[in-house]
Amino acid sequence: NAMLQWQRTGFHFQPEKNWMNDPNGPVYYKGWYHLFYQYNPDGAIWGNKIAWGHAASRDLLRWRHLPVAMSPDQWYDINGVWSGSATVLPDGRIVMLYTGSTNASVQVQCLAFPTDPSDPLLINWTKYENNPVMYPPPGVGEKDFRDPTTAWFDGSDDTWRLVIGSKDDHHAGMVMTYKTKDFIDYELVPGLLHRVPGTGMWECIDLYPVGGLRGIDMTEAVAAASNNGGGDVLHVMKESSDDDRHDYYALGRYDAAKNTWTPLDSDADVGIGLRYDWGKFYASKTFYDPSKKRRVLWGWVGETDSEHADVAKGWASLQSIPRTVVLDTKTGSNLLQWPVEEVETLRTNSTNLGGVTVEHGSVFPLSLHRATQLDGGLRTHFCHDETRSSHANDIVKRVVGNIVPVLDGEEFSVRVLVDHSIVESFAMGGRLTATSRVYPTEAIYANAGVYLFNNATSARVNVTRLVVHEMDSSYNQAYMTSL
Ligand code: DQQ
Repeated sequence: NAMLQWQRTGFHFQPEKNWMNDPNGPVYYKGWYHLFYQYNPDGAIWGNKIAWGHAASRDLLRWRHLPVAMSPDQWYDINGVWSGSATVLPDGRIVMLYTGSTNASVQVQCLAFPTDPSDPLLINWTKYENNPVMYPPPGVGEKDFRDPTTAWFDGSDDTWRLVIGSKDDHHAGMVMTYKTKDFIDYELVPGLLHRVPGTGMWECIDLYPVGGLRGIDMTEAVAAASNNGGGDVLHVMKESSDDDRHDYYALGRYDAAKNTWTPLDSDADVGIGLRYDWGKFYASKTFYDPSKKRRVLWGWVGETDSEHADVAKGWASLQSIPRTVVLDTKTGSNLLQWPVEEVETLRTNSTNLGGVTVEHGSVFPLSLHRATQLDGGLRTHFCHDETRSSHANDIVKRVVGNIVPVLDGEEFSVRVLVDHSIVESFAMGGRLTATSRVYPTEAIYANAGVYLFNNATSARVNVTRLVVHEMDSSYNQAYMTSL
C-alpha cells in the first residue's frame, strides 16, 4: 500500500517487507556486523513458520539485505526457527544456537554453523545433523524452554556455559545454566542461576558484564574474576517478561563457581526490576563488538497500530537504533544506553536554537527545513506523549516515561531520534529511554514540524541548549537497489 510507505524508516533497521520480531544472533565477523531476526517470509503477521531473516552492515546503519539464513524445514524446528545467539570461538569460528519448535511444538535447542566460513557475508547456514542438542529437562514445561544466550568460556573446568530462560509451575521466572565442551553434549549445572516468583516465563535472557566505559566480553570477565576477583565489574541480567511484554534488568554479581547471580538490590519483591525502555521495546539482545570494544543492544520495536493496517502496508516492526550500553558510574545503580556513535555520521543540516525562554501556555515553532528524520537534544523538561500523535482510530496511544535521576550539578537533558514512524528518546545521557511508534495523519514529510511548548500553568522554561540535526537517509533506498 503505497499510501502508507511514509511510515518506513530512514535509519532504523527493517526488512524490505513482511513481519519481523526479535533480533537474533548479532555478531561481528570479518569486518561485517550481522543481524539475524525473527521473520515471517509469508506475510506481515507472526506465524508458526518463523525463519531467521538476515542482513549485514559495515557500520550498523547501512544494511545489505541477505537471503533467509534458516527456515523451519526439519522435524525439530518445523514450527519455527526461534530466537538464539551467536558464540565466537577463540579460533574465530561461529557457533549458532537457537530454539526449534518441533513437530509436536516442543521447545528444543539446536546448533548451526556457517556453511562457508570464508564468506564474510555468512550467507549459507548448515544445521547440525544430530539436532536437537538440548531437550527441556525434567520438571520444565515443553513450551517453557527457549532462547539460549551467547556462551562464554570458563577456564575452571574448560567448559562453555550458557543460560536459558524458563518458568516453573509456581509461575516463577527462572534461569538455568548449561555447560558443554563441544556444543554437542550439554550438562545442566545444578541449581538455578536466578528465580523470581510470580513473574512468569522469562524469554530472551541476556547476561553480560559492565564496568568502565568500554564494553567487556563475558569470557574476559569470567577469566578476570578467577584471577583477581574481577574488580568493579558487575553483571547485568535481563529477562523479557512474557506476562507484561517488557524488558527488565538488574545489576548483580555473577559467581561462576557457585552458579549464582545475585542482584545488588536483593529485595525479593523487586526481583529484576529496572526497565530498559519505558515504551515499545521487547526481546532485546546485546553483543560484544570487538572492533570498537563496546557492548551493543538491539530491541524489537513492534507496531502499535492494528494488524489490519500492518497487512495493508505489507510489513510490521522495526529494530531500535543500536545502543551502546555502559554502567552509569555516577549513580552506580543503572545502565546508560546511547545511540551508537555511527548515528552521528547521518547528521546533515544542524540548527542551533538554544537560549530560548518558553512562557507558560505558549508554543514556539522551530523553523526547520525537514522534520521527519531528526536527531536532537534539549536541556529542559521533556514530555513523551503519544496521545496527540495521530487521528487514526486503530492506534494504542499512551504517555510513556518515568522519573529519571538528575544529580547535583547536572541539568536535565534529552536526546530524541525521530524517524518517520518511530520516536526514541534518551534522557540524562541514557539513564532512561522511551520508544514510541507514531502514525501521524498530518505530520507526514514536509507537513511535519518541531515545536517547543510549555503546558505549565505558571513556570517559564529556559532552554539553554537545543540543537537539531536533520538526518540523511538517501543511502537507504540507494544502497538497497545498488546491491
Ligand atoms: N519470540 C520468539 C521466541 C521468543 C519470543 C519466537 C520473544 O523464541 O521467546 O518468535 O518475543
